Amino acid sequence: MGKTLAYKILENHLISGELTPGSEITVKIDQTLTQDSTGTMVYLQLEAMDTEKIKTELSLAYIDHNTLQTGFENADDHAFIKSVAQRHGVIFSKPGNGICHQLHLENYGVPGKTLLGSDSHTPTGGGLGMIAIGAGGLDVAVAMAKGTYSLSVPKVIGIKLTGKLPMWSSAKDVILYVLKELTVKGGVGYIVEYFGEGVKTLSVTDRATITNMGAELGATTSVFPSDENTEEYLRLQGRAGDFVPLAADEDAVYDKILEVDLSTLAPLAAMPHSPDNVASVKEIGEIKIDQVAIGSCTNSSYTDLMKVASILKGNKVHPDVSLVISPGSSRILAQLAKNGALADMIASGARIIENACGPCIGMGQSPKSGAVSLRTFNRNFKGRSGTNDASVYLVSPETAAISAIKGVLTDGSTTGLALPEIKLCETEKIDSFTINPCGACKSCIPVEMGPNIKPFPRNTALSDTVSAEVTLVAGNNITTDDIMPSDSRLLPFRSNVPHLANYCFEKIDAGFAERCKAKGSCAIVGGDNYGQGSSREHAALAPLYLGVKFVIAKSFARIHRSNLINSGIMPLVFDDPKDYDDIALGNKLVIENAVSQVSSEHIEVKNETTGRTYKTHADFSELEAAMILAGGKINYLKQEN
Ligand code: MIC
Ligand code: SF4
Repeated sequence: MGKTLAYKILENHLISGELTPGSEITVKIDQTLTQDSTGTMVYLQLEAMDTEKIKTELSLAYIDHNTLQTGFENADDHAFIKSVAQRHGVIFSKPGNGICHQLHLENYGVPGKTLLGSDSHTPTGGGLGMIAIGAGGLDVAVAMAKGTYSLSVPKVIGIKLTGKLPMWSSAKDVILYVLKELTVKGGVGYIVEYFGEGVKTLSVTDRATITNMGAELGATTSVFPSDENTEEYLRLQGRAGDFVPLAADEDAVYDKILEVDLSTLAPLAAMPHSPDNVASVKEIGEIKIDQVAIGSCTNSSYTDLMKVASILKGNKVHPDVSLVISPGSSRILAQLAKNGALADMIASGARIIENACGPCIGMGQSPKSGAVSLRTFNRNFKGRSGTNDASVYLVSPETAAISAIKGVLTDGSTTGLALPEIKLCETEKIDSFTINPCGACKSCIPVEMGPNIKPFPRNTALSDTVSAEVTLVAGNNITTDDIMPSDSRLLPFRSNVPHLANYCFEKIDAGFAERCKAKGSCAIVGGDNYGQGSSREHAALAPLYLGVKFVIAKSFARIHRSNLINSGIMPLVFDDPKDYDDIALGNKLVIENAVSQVSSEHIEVKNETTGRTYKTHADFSELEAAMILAGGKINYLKQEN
């Protein structure tokens, strides 16, 4: 039986376990990446683990999320990350260099390698044929310390691409189409692997857009073969030597197959407030728009921005529209400056903002009240832009640029305009933005710790009787942005969980934090796909700080489930989803014999208020059960040593 590419790469990195769906394996991690908003926790945890030298081939600490530095907090966080990076042999990428995923693709990604990143869009590296997985910060810290990562083996969905995209359709439309078909939970428990003759019509940057947004499917990761396009991309980045050809076997067997004929794809948009709420631009119609934002790790590559520049050239941004553009990296910005494309953008009335995440994570450029904002980003969750009543549509760079000129949502294919073919070009790496480890010993370099950096909360070993009051009953598809909002107001406090915790679930139920503090021991009840979206472990650490002992939901998103376990909080799944309807705010729930139940097939939860008992399951692996018993991953690791 032929092998998928995903399994071939996993097999090459297998340290222990069996490569069959559902079983737990440990794989070697070659590379890690962190960014600043999850990074402070990662490096606090790395320090807490007392590691002498990291075990990965290459580890990077990028600063890209919070670069505004409105107060001392960000600058302190950056200095802290830089100091720990130096102590442990991690390359530090300064603010201004660009967005972690774009930079990693350009400078460090290698086909066939494994990458673990403390950001959910780490799968961007799959565009280069890597197995690149997003994880919570603690998992990344452990990967640096031990060089390994444990996961439950995912199944593989094969996406067979045929045909070639029409002129105004692009990679973004491919992934929006896949999201429409599979939904935001359709990828949970799967790796998404692309194959078929359509693959060769997509450049590495196109592929990276697609694998990037595979995160929105809930997938473990997404991967493309490494072929002549990969070779060309690496050569143009000055890294021809990193090329390795890779593909699935001809007769590879996938657990599921979705066929996509690229030639049939029209420009699409994800409508408010979910990336899978997809319709064609034509169907949505010419709605009036107020803002257009182009950039983010999904669509800020050189080719994307050259397409945008060619559409804007000689035109004017509509008077009622604010157009902002954030290039993915300093290297891209420098190239756009050299070839004149930057001047074309500026002349059209575009505002050029820093090479960083920026508006994608609500760091500025929040739209006006009730605005319609078109964004080339990957998430349009309610309120993520910083404006709760804004309507955010996710579109391709082509659709964004033409709409910015017209002032209404526009399907470029109806304009009669022809788009020039944009080719990848050689660009120069800008070394002045990176700092390599100085090679001095760990004890020679002090940790630089500002006053906003507080120790992270630690759980205690599981007690045999866990009693908790329900402090929130939440609906389906709760995002980690809902659990622990992030915007220009809160992002500076990512290293201060006690402060952040006050805002936990703020947008859904402003009384949550106070209620938890008053009760002391709490439980959350959730619907399907609880914890989708960002990898931020703050969505587990803040509840931990507030006394949350367990979450019972209809199902969980992968990274958040792991973050809860790492924090010693039990993620329990209703055996019968109808039990969800039985539980109300304020109910008292009890788990008796918790210590023995953790390792059993079912965990019984008694509702003392209604008198009913619910059967739940957690499907903990041996390692996960041990972490829950110890009160989280750090406690478990300390016990081990
Ligand atoms: C996001 O896009 O939501 C983020 C901000 O990049 C997060 C990480 C974070 O919350 O710091 C992610 O995708 O993991
Ligand atoms: Fe940054 Fe947005 Fe990408 Fe997250 S999704 S890494 S916030 S650009």
